[in-house]
Amino acid sequence: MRESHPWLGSTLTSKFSSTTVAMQTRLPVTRESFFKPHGGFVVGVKNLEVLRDTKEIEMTAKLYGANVCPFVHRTRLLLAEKGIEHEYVAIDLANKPDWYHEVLPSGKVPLLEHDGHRIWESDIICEYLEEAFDGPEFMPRDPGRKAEVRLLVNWGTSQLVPPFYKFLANQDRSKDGELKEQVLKVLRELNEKLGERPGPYFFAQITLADLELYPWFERMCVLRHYRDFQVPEKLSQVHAWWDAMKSRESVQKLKEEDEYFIEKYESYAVGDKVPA
Ligand SMILES: N[C@@H](CCC(=O)N[C@@H](CS)C(=O)NCC(=O)O)C(=O)O
Repeated sequence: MRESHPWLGSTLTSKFSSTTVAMQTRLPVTRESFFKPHGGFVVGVKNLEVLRDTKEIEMTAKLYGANVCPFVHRTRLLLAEKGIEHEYVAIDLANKPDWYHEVLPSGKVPLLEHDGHRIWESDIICEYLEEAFDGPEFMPRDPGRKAEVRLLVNWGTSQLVPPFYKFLANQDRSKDGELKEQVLKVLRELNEKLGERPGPYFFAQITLADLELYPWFERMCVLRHYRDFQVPEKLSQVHAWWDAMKSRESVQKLKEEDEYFIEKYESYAVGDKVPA
């Protein structure tokens, strides 16, 4: 139940950004908002509209990213799905500007700035966006189900991603068969996991797990081009899931052409660059 309190004033200034999240806020403090983990008040697209109108607060999310990066892709899919207004700062990873290391010493993307927070690691950014913004939900509320989604995200990141890059970056052709088998093994497991579910997604409805795994499927064209690898047709659950994902507006809106990835991943495929 919401309790009404008088409007309280506070001043929060981001110490991070030149385009400061300058917040001279006069926001209603509610019981619900007090317990919000991100610092005190309910932030949502709806709220932002109201607040911007009043010129009392400016706190548009800002994402630093590069379109080539699957980890960035994850976060952009979620931003699009939730309809979160944001600024996108494209970082050229091949010629990274010096100032970006001042923003984030590791120099990695994605990085999110919002509400005085600076957040990196794509899975953490996704969870933050999910909790801090209104809009459609991509995380079940039940703690057990939430854990299942997290386990799947973690599984994808630890099991699918490394064999994908190893296969692509391998320069010893005699090892291609073995590395291809490692990718296939994970895809077969994925097929089984999807087979246990009623719909095309991993759970009853689309979750962060689907959005966070999808980017590597858009990049499968790279394995096809450089390693003559295709996701076997018989992995029908994977294909059904992939088709369902491809039909989503967010995926279509952010889609890059195969040629884009083929060019961008060439340095890995020919051994000029080693995946981090
Ligand atoms: N674990 C990080 C990985 C981020 C990452 O590896 N980003 C790469 C691009 S895909 C990057 O920024 N590379 C630039 C560099 O290492 O200098 C996440 O999930 O966000």
